[in-house]
Amino acid sequence: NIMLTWQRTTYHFQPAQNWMNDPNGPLYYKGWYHLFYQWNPDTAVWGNKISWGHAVSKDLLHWHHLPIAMVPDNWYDLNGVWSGSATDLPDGKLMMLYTGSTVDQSVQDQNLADPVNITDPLLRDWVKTDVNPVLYPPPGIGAKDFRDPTTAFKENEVDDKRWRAIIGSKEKEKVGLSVVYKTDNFSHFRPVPVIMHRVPGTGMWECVDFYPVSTVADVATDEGSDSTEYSVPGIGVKHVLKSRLDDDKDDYKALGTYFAATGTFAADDADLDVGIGLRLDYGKCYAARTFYNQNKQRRILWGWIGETELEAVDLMKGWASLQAIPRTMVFDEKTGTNVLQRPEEEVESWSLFSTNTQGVVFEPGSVVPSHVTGALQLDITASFDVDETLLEITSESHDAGCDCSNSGGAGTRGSLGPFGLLVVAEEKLSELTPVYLYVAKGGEGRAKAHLCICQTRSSMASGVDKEVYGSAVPVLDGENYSARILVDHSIVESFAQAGRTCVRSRDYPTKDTYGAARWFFFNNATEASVRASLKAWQMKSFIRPYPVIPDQTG
Ligand code: DQQ
Repeated sequence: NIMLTWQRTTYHFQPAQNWMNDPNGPLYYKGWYHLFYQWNPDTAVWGNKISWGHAVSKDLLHWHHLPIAMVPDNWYDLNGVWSGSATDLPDGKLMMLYTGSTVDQSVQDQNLADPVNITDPLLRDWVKTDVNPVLYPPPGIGAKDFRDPTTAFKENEVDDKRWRAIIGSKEKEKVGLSVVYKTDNFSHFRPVPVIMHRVPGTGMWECVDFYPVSTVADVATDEGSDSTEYSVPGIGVKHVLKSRLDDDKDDYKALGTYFAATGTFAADDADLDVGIGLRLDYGKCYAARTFYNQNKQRRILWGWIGETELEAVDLMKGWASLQAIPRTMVFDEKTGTNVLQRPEEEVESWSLFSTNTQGVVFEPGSVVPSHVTGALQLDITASFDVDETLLEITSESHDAGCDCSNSGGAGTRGSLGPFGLLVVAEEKLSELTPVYLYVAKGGEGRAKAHLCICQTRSSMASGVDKEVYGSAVPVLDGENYSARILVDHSIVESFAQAGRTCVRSRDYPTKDTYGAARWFFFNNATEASVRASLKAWQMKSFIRPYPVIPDQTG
């Protein structure tokens, strides 16, 4: 067991023990960030006692673990207090809307809970309302296909009393759906007869998320100060609809327009619709959910990252899963077709010291070590220049349908790549995890880039994932190739081109896990040199020792 303790992270959120999955009801309240999460109080695997764990932080980094917020204790949720969300009402009230799984038949119903004491900034006690359950699966919807309500949003700008919440579902023939309910008192909900959005072939939608993004740079925020006025379409506002597909387990986002008059959503581009277009992340990151931080005026995303080693190992180490570093969601003005995901700005204050490399040229085939040892907690920003005139002379085209997963990984050489970093690497490179950009000749002879993480050599252990994760990254004229890479023991998070494409992996090396781990720069191109500028921050340890419950509020 001791051998596995190094896998625990130091600046990613995780409870002290047991199984965790979806982030639930995140909010910012009276100066505290609150994170609730699906938690199994009994063991390190998912089960039917799923409850809501609860932790608070002033800075998204130092977390105080609080008593469980909700456990399965009523017939309507005795099989599990499943995912849900918080709504911050204008009258100062807070409300949790969550899915219960019923005692006998595991029917998915929706329920409400209120804080017992609204003046307690830590919101330590929650009470389920006596009107529960407030919603059952409607006719035509399966009893087990109705879950994970969103934060409620105002139906229109003028009427404070009319609210809507979205629930994920599916119709026959694998049609994924978001269905909407309205309420004016939060005890009685009525269905909105028009389906908000449906996408054939996508199957059951879980953990739907819906929010506006500002498309105008000088508009600081598109949301009201109370974080709820986001149903208002207009100039300078687009909407994001996100869902986790139960069938393939991945989170997909779509950018589009919300039509308040009809209560419907349309993706800007039908090929980039929910479940068929852009994934939130091309590695491991699921069941994400956002909240609006009124204080900083930004929308922040939490996402669950599971383990990719054997369940028996999870049981041995006594815990499973992390939450990804919270990310700010910002409209990508440059492409106009994406939402950028940036590690929350506060991450920058979590570092100790940095090492810099400015404009160093790395020859084809080079592997160059950094001087840093104990490289298990890093935040690296890197930008790369590649001589693209080579594209004109090289005869190769590696891009014929190439994506990271079928590329052969970081060992497959092309004339312009791959290049990037080897992280959680053993000194002699017996174990290493390449995080890299792969630049190939795409259509019309132009460069086409992918961001990938290759796990084929990341661990000598058996029973761990050995995938090559990743996807294409649009790199626009005038942009350098750029990447941000966070390493925290058993997790690697990568963001290319300011978060246009993100890839995350869990990696479990067996050697040098306690201090000797290194990182290296590598350029595995056969022809192109790469000029790189890197800044590598060594990150502080925050999560250990396990925080205690603060003894005073405020
Ligand atoms: N798991 C939860 C559900 C959700 C699914 C139960 C996704 O509410 O739909 O733990 O992880």
